Amino acid sequence: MFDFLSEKFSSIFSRLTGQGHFSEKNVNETLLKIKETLLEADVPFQVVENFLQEVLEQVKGQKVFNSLKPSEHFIKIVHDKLVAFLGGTTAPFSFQLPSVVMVMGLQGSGKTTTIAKLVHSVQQQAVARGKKRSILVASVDFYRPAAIDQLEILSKQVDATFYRSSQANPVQAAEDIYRYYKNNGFDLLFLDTAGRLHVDETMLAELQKIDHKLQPRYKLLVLDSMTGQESLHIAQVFEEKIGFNGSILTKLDSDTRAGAAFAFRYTLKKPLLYVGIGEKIADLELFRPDRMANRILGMGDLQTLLERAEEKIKKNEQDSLQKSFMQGKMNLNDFAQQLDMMSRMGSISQLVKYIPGMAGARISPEMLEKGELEVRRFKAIISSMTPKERIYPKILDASRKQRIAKGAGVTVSDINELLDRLAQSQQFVKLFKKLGKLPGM
Ligand SMILES: Nc1nc2c(ncn2[C@@H]2O[C@H](COP(=O)(O)OP(=O)(O)OP(=O)(O)O)[C@@H](O)[C@H]2O)c(=O)[nH]1
Ligand SMILES: [Mg+2]
Repeated sequence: MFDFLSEKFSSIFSRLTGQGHFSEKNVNETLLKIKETLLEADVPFQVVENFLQEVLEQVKGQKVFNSLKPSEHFIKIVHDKLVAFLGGTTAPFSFQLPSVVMVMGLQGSGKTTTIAKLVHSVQQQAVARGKKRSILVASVDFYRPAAIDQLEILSKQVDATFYRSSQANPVQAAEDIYRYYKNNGFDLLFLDTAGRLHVDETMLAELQKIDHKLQPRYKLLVLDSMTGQESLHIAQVFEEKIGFNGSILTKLDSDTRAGAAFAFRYTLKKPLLYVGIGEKIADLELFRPDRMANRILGMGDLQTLLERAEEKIKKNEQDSLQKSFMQGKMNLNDFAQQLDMMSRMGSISQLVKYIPGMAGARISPEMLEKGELEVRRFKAIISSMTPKERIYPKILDASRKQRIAKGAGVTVSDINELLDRLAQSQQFVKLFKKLGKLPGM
């Protein structure tokens, strides 16, 4: 997700942080590169212009060139603007109970799948607090015969009750479903609605009627990120005719460049609540602007990584890893542990972008095998080292490197690559910490 942007941004910024000197010329060059990147990522032109304008105003207003670390100060400004454009720092979203949630969107955008994912996510949060929710799912999609069956099948994979109305008319069915929800005292009703290939009047009129009758507390718009800038237009029409509280952007795991997501909040002033990152029930994430900005800038997203890891990784392992990350003291033991965690948690391509300093290391499907190979190589290298070398890799001299290379069946340049990766990770964490400590921020 946002792979394209994070790849570009981390390369732009890693060049900047290497420079001691930072001038107005650097700013202009960097802004130009950012502009190219955003346009290439399919961010609408006007949004790009506004973004750069706001960054430039802050650079001037905050006297960046007089500050102690101008390049880091500059990155901090870009970071904060990114957070603002992605939606600002808000409390993570959760559903108030009881509520009716009407899920809308074009055909194939992912409404039905997303409902199952939402049920799963709500139940998981409840379980974490020792509870369980009673959730009803139902559909008023009478246009595609298999649509309601699909919801029924999915409801069995998650902890939800499925109800099929015998009414043939969508509006009457919605009322019937609502009565069932009320009479049985459910905590939540997720109402799946029909989608059309394009926004059309009949579809909107039907949704308007259902909206009017049921007055759902939540109206969620599901948007397919692969539709690109067109999704902004779709959202505008829905907003005009029906209104919605927030949106869910699906298929961010596809090779979309996510420009529309970047522009979404800024253009529509509506929150992006969740993102879909795969076809499976668990492939839904809360959208967190601050974390997303870190990820885009190649600063990684430690928090999300740790949350994902929670179920699979023992707590004490996590604590020690988080501690060494935060202290900027990561050594090769931590690195090996991290590699271990990754292999326990799933695919490298999904995880690598959460790790500070590794966002630039894009792993495409073709490169996946190469990536797995690299992990095995790194592990072999680390296990050929002495405990002291793992903590202080700086003590490795040429002859030790040669011995280790021989022992691990790799080359000396493989070892140097591993050390570079470690240094890169440490650098980003340190930079990140410093940014938080700049005076007056
Ligand atoms: N890769 C990926 N696929 C997704 C995601 N969300 C949904 N899909 C897939 O997109 C396709 C359409 O999803 P549905 O949930 O049936 O979409 P819908 O909006 O209910 O479609 P209609 O009911 O026909 O209007 C399915 O094949 C889903 O598996 C996602 O986040 N990532
Ligand atoms: Mg559907």
